[in-house]
Amino acid sequence: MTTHFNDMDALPVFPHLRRMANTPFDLTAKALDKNRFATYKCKMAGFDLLYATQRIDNQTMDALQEMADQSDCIQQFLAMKKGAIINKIEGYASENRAVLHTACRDVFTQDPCQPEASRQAKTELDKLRQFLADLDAGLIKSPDGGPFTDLINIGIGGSDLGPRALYLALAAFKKKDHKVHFISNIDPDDAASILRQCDLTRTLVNVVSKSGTTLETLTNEELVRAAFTQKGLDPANHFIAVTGENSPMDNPQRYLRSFYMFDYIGGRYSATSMVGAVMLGFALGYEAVLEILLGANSVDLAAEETDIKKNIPLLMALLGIWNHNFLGHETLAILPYSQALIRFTAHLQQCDMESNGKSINRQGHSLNYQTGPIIWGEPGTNGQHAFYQLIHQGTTIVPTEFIGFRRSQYEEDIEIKGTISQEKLNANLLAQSLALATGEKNQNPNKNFPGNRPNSLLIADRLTPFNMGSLLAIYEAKITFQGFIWNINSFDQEGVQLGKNLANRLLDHYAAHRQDKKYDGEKNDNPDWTLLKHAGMI
Ligand code: G6Q
Repeated sequence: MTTHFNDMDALPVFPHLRRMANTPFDLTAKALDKNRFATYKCKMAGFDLLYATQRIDNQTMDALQEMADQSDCIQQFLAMKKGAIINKIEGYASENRAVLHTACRDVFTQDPCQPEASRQAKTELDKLRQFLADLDAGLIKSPDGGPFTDLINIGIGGSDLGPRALYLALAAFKKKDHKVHFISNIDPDDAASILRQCDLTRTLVNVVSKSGTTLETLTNEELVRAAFTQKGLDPANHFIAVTGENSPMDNPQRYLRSFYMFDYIGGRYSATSMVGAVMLGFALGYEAVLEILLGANSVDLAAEETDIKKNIPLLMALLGIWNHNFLGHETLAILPYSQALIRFTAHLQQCDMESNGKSINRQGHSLNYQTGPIIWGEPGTNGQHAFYQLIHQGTTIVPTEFIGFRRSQYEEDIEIKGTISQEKLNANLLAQSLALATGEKNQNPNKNFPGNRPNSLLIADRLTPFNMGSLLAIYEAKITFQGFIWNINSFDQEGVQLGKNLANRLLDHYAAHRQDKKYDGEKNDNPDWTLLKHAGMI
């Protein structure tokens, strides 16, 4: 059965929102009183979303609620969690798969949304628990009899960004003497610099590739295997695989342990599957992995709420659409006031832009409105000394999502000039949110702050494994809701194929060139053009 969803501009509330966008709420008119702060605040799964600094009022909120209702986005979310085949374009060849990253963390109940997927998730978790217990008990040890202290994670895209962002976010909770390194780029210097840092005798290598065919990952695996062999070490005692069932990497003889991820989990949504869990389990321990899953699961459940004022990811999705489609702001800055979230924006860049950077709807027709915004950002306060000039006074208005925590992770802080550093950090966070919203009039045009830069603040007590799981799932659900409302397929990534295919064709020619010295007679000032010409690409 096929279900036809409307494009966003066919929703009855669309013209109403268009009209409202002509006179959005004015944040500069001294309107940010206590009442407004109390009204526009939402609590969920350890986080508060403060959104009084968005250009909305009660009428805008009512209309956004109608948009959520008319697009059936909650029903679509529920269908997704139950395993509906939603990764597809009607009538065209497409991946045609269910989308079940939520099942990876739906492991805490007897009655999961999609029982078979949750059963598979539990099987892999059990394998992981056993593996980690064997490492702890010294049943699996390094060739010199000591424990494994380092793990090199090899993977790229979804098999790198989310896991790496989570590892860096939670490094404060790392096991003593356990360290993780990442190799993702095909640039040989990426691998070389990591190999220099590790004592390979004591190192595990976690090779992560759902397809088991990714050029960068397979190349880096061979390169690292060669380094082990050169040292007289057998890679089969060090290498772990995380891959899809029946992929070319699904070959347990080659690996110390093999774990599966499944075709219903998209790469960029896979951080809570074995793709992230094996590495995180080594670094943080099994209990911390469960905490991450628990945090994510609590959001997956809370995100079923239909009232947008009680559902943080849905609210963020709608505020994002209000800013992007109706107020016309093209980019979105995600600015965490936490050094630990240094790679989280990079992960969200992939998760959001690869999911929602689409220009056709789920029936294959071109859309007449904007879909995913350009996502960018850096941790504060560093960004304040870099690009905040533009977001305060530039010609482009950049909506901002701030992320912050009331307490630090290490809680190693001292009072200097009457405040601790965490207070200095958070004073900056709140001040920036307010300054962007209200601005400040000044007769001197160079010192005038126009304000009305919409922003919101997602804040929790502390960046713990549970809260990191929640934060990750908040963004995954936000991106998913936006895709539902835009009526696009957020779960494929055909846009990355063309460049990849052309690079493979070129590589064949590089290989021919290397073997036959075929084009030697043609050395000229324009070697790149010559190569493209011989490859028949221009
Ligand atoms: C993510 C994408 C992509 C993918 C990488 C790695 O959603 O599909 O970023 O994760 O291309 O793919 P493999 O895990 O198959 O190596």
